[in-house]
Amino acid sequence: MNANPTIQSIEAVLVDLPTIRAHKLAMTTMMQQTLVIVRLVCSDGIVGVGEATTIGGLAYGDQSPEGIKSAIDCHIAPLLTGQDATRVNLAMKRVAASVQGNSFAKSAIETALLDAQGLRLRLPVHALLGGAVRDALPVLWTLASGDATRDVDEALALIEARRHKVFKLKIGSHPLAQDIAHVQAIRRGLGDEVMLTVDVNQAWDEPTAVRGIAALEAMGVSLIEQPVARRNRRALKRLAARFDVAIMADEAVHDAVDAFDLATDAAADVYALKISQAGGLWSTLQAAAVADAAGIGIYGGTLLEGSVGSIAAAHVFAACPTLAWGTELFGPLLLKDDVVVARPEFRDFELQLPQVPGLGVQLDVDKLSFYRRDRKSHTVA
Ligand code: MUC
Ligand code: MG
Repeated sequence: MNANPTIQSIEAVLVDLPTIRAHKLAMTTMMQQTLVIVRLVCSDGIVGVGEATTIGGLAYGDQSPEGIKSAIDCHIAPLLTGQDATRVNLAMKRVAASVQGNSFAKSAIETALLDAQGLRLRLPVHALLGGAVRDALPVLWTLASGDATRDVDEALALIEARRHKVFKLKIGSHPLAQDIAHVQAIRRGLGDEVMLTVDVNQAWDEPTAVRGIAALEAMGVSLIEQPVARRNRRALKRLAARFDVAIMADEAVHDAVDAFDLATDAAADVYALKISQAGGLWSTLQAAAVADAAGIGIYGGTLLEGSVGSIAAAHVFAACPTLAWGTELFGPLLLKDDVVVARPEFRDFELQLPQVPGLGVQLDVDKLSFYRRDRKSHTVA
């Protein structure tokens, strides 16, 4: 008889949280963020938590918060209830056998299983992944208020507070000349010493990308993220070959298979890896291993998750042997509030990796009931 604890129940909760300011991306402007928080209760009384979060409903990708919850409630929870809670890989294999796609839901479930297992074994999640190579992660900040003067003030205050010293600018929603002028204004305001990157979020066609990247390269921008459509790998490859500035694949690289295909085509210099796009923590490490093998730089990406999802990703990126481009795990800082007891610690330009058992993030039950969508007694301001 298997005496291991089993999975008793899985709950997926939609949580709507206000952001500290409007966050403008090429495809949407965020005023709030919706998290899908997973609580996985085991027969030994241990509760693991996970999170899946995307940007702008279906504006960013093809999995919505409501769809993620439904995949968990209707398909994944019935598959896992009663299964061994300690055999995380076996549980995820069982899910993979019956659930196609749905990488976000899978990532949240795997996170909750690893959190529970870490709590059980009294080990941090990164130890379950082979151990941290670093105890803190460099984190950039995205300037995306839509107003260059406000962006410059925001960046200067963050440098002064020693919270961030690298900044990513979201462009692609305006005509090229306007976007370039916006980057130029921020470059002028911050000076040449501050490292700037841009994320186009697939907004350009190839001719626009050629003109845009040339201008940005001349301004000393360090990294150009996903300039063209996700599926236009040939254009990405031509751009990567044409320019010296590093070209990063984001929407185009989800998992190890994408990582392999893009590497075969020499289509990008850097990969932005995200646990929810990869389909979990282990899948992210697999994609990172492919990147390493191909000599491609790794960047710890975010979909602006709250504390649970961001810390899950932090455990992964802490365990990556190489992390040449740092991370953007600042999601919790973009939220006015969160559903955890203590929010992650950002200090000296880095996110500090929890060293306690499990993820090291504890749900705040009062905040969870306050912000959950199905108990809407509040208004998101
Ligand atoms: C993306 O495409 O990179 C990451 C930071 C940010 O501001 O937006 C996200 C999504
Ligand atoms: Mg991006």
